[in-house]
Amino acid sequence: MTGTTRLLIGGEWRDAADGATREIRCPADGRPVATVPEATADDALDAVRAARVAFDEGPWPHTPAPERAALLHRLADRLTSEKEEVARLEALDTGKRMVEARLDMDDIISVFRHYAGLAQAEAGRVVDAGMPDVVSRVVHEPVGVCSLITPWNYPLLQTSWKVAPALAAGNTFVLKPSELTPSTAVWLVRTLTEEGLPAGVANLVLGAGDRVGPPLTEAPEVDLVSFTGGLVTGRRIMASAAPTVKRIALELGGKNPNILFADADLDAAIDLALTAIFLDSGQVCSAGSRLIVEESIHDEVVDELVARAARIRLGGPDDEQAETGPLISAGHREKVEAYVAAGVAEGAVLRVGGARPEGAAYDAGFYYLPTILDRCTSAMSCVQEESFGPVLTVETFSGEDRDAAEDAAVALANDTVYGLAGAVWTQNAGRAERVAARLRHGTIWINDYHPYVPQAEWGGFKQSGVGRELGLAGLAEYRETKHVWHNTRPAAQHWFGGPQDGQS
Ligand code: TXE
Repeated sequence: MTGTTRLLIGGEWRDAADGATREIRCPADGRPVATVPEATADDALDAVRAARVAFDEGPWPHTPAPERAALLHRLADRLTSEKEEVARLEALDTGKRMVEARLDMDDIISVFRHYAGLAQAEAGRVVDAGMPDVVSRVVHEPVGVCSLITPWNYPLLQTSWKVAPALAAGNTFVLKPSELTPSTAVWLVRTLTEEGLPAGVANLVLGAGDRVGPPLTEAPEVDLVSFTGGLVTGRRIMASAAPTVKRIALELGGKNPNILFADADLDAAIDLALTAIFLDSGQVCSAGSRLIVEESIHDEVVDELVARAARIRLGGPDDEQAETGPLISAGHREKVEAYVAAGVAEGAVLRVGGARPEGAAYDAGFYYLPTILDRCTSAMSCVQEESFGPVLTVETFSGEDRDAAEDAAVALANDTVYGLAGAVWTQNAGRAERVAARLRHGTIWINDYHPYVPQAEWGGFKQSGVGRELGLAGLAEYRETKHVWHNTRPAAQHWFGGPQDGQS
């Protein structure tokens, strides 16, 4: 193990307290990628305390905003110059194709630049107190110690959405990446340190969530928990942060509806429906996993989707022809298989996929074929719960007139506890706007699927989340807002306890 694949606690690279380690293997082919420490709960607590000391006693919370911004720009510069190397770390940990990993790096660079800009924007404002001797102002301050807990599907991108605003606002943090994909988190904290971030501001804990998670979400020294991951873990984290009333931000995925009206541009709609669900083998929080299609075009649309899904080529990081990659782990593939089996048992029609691909090239990886389950209903578990795999469910709607069709589509699309994202396809601009306005999801694409920009906000309605990421709100999550009232001419008021009768 090299000195830089350890835990980073209070500026020191350390092994786990009990010396435990974990082997990271590439999900595409099982090749060994790294051996990393598996932290104990005590290590996690040490990291929290180091972040606390750095916040309470260190220079970072008081570092001028231009310097904080400059550091974020330097990080973006380093990622630009080391893009190929970092993309490879990410591709080997996740099994995703290099071409995708490179695109992720471009996104991450723009996230760091976005927050570098925000670090210096809106320092505060003066409020007119209506009194000549009072200066009244609203200022922003960092929240404090942040526990940043990230998943395995977009490891460094999800991490950048948390680390960049946390640093921009002047916080200190403990980062815990998914135990399955630690490599780029190691690169990130190492690079931040090399670029001059003071010791203790960035701390890194590697290990299983149920072991190192509780200290990060319960410790009174932690002020904010930001988590992206599954709904079940999110609920647990919310409960464990409650006794100390921490700030909390959660992004918990979605069951995202992709609505196709019969008047859509079907060439584009069908093509993007494939991207919506099969990008990164469906391991995307905003994946368009529920196709909700008008009954009159059902056969045409689904036949075409099935034919094209059957042709999708699977492969690992270095397969230039591959269109999508493996699932993250054996356990995750079993979960996806269970959802497909349950769907079929509940009456869904398996049109394509529903199995592991055959061939020696796939034997050592966790591949699963692009799958379409037709004739689904919203009562089915495969429609209601995240399989987080390459599984598209198809539901249909119809209506006697324009309004009835829209009502039916919207009712299906909103019939979920989630509310992260969704899309509507129609060439009728009025219909597009009407439907978009009624969808209870945090991001709506009209005649498109998946693009995002850091300047816009990201976050879920309903059980998809708490708080927002990106945009201006993304920084607000990491700042406390303080009103400072400065009376420049203090004077006694004599409202209470003045001279008693007979004493004057
Ligand atoms: O996620 P977990 P898992 C969904 C997806 C997937 C399911 C489970 O449906 O099938 O979640 O995946 C850490 N305290 N998403 O098990 O458990 C864990 O170590 C503190 C959607 O991988 O949510 C990891 O760092 N932390 C999602 C992180 O939480 C804990 C992306 C995510 O793990 C913890 C990934 C605890 N008690 C999965 N338990 C999205 N929103 O995009 C675990 N962790």
